[in-house]
Amino acid sequence: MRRITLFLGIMMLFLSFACTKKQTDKKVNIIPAPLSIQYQEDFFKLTPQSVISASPDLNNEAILLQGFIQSTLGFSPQLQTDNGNIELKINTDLKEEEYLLSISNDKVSIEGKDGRSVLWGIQSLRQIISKNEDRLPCVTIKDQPRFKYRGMHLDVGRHIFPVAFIKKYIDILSLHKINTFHWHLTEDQGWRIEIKKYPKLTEIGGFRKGTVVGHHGSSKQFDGQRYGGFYTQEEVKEVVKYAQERGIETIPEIELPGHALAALASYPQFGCSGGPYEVAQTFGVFEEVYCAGNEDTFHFLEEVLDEVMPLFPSNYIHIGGDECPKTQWKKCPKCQKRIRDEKLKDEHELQSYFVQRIEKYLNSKGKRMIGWDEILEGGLAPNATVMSWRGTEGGIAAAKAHHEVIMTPGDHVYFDHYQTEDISNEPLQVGGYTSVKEVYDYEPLPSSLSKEEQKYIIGVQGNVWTEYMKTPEKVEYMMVPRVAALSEIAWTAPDQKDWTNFKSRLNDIRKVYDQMHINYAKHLYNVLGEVKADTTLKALVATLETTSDQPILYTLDGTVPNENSKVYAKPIVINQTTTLNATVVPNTSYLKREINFHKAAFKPLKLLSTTSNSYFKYGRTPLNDGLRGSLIYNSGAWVGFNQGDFSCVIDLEKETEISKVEIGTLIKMKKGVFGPKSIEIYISDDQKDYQKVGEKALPITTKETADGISDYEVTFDKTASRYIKVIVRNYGKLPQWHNDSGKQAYVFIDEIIVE
Ligand code: TNX
Repeated sequence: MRRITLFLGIMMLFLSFACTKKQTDKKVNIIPAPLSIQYQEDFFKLTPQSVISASPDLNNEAILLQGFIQSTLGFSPQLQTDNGNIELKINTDLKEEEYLLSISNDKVSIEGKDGRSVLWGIQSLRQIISKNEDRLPCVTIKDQPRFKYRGMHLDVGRHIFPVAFIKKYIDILSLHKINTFHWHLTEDQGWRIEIKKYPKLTEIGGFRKGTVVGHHGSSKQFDGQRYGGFYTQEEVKEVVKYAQERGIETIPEIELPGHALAALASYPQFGCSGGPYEVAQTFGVFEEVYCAGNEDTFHFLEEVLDEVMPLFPSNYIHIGGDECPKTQWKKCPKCQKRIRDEKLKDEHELQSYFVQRIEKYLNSKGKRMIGWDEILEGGLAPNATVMSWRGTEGGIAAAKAHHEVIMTPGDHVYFDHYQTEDISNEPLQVGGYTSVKEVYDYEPLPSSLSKEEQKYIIGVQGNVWTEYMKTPEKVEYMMVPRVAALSEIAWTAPDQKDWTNFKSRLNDIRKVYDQMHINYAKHLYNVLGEVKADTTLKALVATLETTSDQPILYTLDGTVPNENSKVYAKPIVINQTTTLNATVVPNTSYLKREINFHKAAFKPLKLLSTTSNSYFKYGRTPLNDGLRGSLIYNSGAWVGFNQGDFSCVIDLEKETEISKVEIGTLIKMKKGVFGPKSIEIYISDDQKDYQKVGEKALPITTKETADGISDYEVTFDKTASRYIKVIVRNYGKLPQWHNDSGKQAYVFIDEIIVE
């Protein structure tokens, strides 16, 4: 008996080993991860003799599948209405967007409720083919999405892209089972959709005289080159149809009441001052907005919407609503009269009046309105859907008020942010830092909402603002592979989320990206890393990641890693001044981090002022961790202080010779981050009696000051001391000319370097 058990045990072990081996060999890798995959033995051979069969209502999907096979394997199976060995079928018992994909040794079948669901099955099959080529493993996949709204946005106002690229953009969305294309068509820098009744919108509003060179926060230089273009209504129809055929609904955005300079340049009578206005050449937020007191403005907007609505079969129209300064409305007699007549409290309620009036109009035409979360201010329009972009608070408030919400928080799904901490080799971006992992880690359902309230969160969207994306290649670089992470948080059930597994699938989908000639970002395919302080170890710990199955090679002496460099096996502990270089491709140095282990690094630091939590990302004090911050103000390297002056005491733990203290600061004007007024340095041996050793008055931030990093040094005669007190004087209240005038300015510090 015992022997039999032993024998059975060994057999089972053998069998399970054989199975796992087979399974890993012929694993299918799909992004976004499907709900369930069951593997069977055997495989299906895809050959030029394979035949796709589909009823006429699935002809479009059959042609797409044929094209995918052609671009992957170089042949195109024939199409028939029945009896094929690759069969596409309608199954009305299935749910919205659900599909079944089964591969047996003699047949591939995809079933869905309609063309779109079948197409999602085809997109999965296409990924299987691109990995496994003509030997498709036998599997049964049952799949359906988590959220009904899975969106990607594209701003064509700041830069316009050819129709051919808009189609490619749609192809990229469809590959990832993104079902909504949010087309941002009007901006301060350009009006991009033909409106026949108002031809000047594109004749004048479609073009600008030039574009700012460098970052708009710090540059006053322009290239002087006329730039622009627009989409004709025929082109719009073509795009909408193309998207529809790929499972995607297009939602247009016509911005109001702000971000409207291009429209005002064309028709100045709809602004408060009557103009003249000019299509914007730089970026940011402009005071010139539609006049809310003028009846003609509403008439104009209604007529514009009358032409827009029929072009887009979607139920939704996006009306913007974000970043609308109230400066002009405060001065405008017509706007003030409107406030009185409508018994509104202030200009915020006037904005709400504006938006609600437009909503009423859209509703009367059978359309629903979406707006950015500013539409909550001054009272939410009764039926509006809210896109929460300034964090998740707006979305939470709207869901609590039983409004539909789409989550698009800036910190997690803005693909115009940098994607690596080290930006020295990155092309210029608007700012911010959002790695692929940060996108992946985002959970769209806020835990502060009840189950009932969570139902109002209909989905999630990634945004692509194009201030610094002049070419299709740059858009691709910024969106891929972050869009893959987005697709997984939008589609895949949360209990299936697994970063390590996602990375291995990301490696496989790369084949499709290559076939599609996408200029995707390669950081994670090479090395992506983060260096963090470990206060227990009193050192920095570098964690490196790759999707590659090749080893990560690194050096700590500043040289470029080659074949003989150390192989990364576990997080690297660093406790001296060092440059870390790492790569999977020898002789290229992709990841580079500089660590300055100065005299105060990791010494006990006592904050005497309070920090603002929102700028204190990792819950540590990065003020003396040897790491410098970059222009990415919210990466966690910078600490923000807006409650009076900053001060702290550093304990060097023993008497130490010092002669210099250097403070790293950041200016980020729009966010209220101003340069400090002055710095004072004190020393002490007992933490009671302090002696001032140095002081420096700093240039006061003005309207003309450029954004950026400034290091301020205070030097003094060489002296020995144990305690150092640092005081950095805050700018104080934000001046009149600032948007948040009256609020406390922030001072941002990344490091206090003591030498
Ligand atoms: C804010 S997000 C904006 C856009 C900018 C973007 C840059 C939103 C509703 N408004 O106009 O392009 O920041 O990240």
